[in-house]
Amino acid sequence: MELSETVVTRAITERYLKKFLDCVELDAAVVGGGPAGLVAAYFLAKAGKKTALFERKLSVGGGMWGGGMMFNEIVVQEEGREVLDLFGVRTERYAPGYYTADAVEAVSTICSQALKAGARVFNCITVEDVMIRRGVVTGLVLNWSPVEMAGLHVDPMTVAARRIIDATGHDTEVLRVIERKADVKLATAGGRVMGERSMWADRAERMTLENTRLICPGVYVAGMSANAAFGGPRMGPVFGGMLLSGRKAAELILAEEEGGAKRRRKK
Ligand code: 48F
Repeated sequence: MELSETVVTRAITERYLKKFLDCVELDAAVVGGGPAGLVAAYFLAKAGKKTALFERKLSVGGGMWGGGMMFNEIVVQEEGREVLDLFGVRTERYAPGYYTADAVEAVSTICSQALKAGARVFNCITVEDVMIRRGVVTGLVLNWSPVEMAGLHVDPMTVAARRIIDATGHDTEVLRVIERKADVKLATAGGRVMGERSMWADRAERMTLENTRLICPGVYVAGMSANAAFGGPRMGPVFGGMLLSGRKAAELILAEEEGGAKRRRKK
């Protein structure tokens, strides 16, 4: 059989549009495909929620690929290792309470599991704004990252999502836009993004998990974004907190959904 280039064009276009159209109304939208976002997407999809993850760059993985200073190994603690075990990422004990994993294996495996669980990943898409109805964030405003990079004047399009996770890392991009444009207060001291502080790994790991929470109606914050929102320090190439934070954000959403379903059943 001779390959037809135009069939290839049709196949890609039709399949992509089908995938995208299926995600125009979502149970959960994850912004940012770093470790926190990927783990959150995995647990939400696995629980049967219609989940899509939007990532600005060509590749997901965020800051995980490069380990520490491009030495592509990551460090996790005991609890983080348990999450890597669950995904089937191999770890090696380095010292009591310290484990290492190959950064490339970690990113590729977690991403693969998220997709196989049913999460849809849209790379090369930047979330540039949100939709708000009566004080609740109800969706995302999307554009192609190359449009943003080239500074082209092209209007964006939108998807609706009942729950959103800001997993955009150090820049807290979704929260920044809410802070700048909307009359919605964030659940931080002063109702604004407090900004990330200098390195303190142990404290940062604890704070990442504590600060993974609902930050305003419709929006949860996870990973490094949670630290930056609540003025927590950075932690460098320790990734346990990121993995646990992604899982916690998913669990909070699932608990909220379950609570809502119970209330509806009672009525
Ligand atoms: O930065 P990132 O890896 O965030 P994370 O999951 O993990 C942080 C660690 O990598 C590391 C650390 C601790 O171990 O300090 O930095 O919290 O991934 C964030 C992803 O979000 C994407 C960005 O390209 C990156 O891949 N992103 C950021 N803003 C947007 C976005 C946006 N507006 N739209 C779409 N994607």
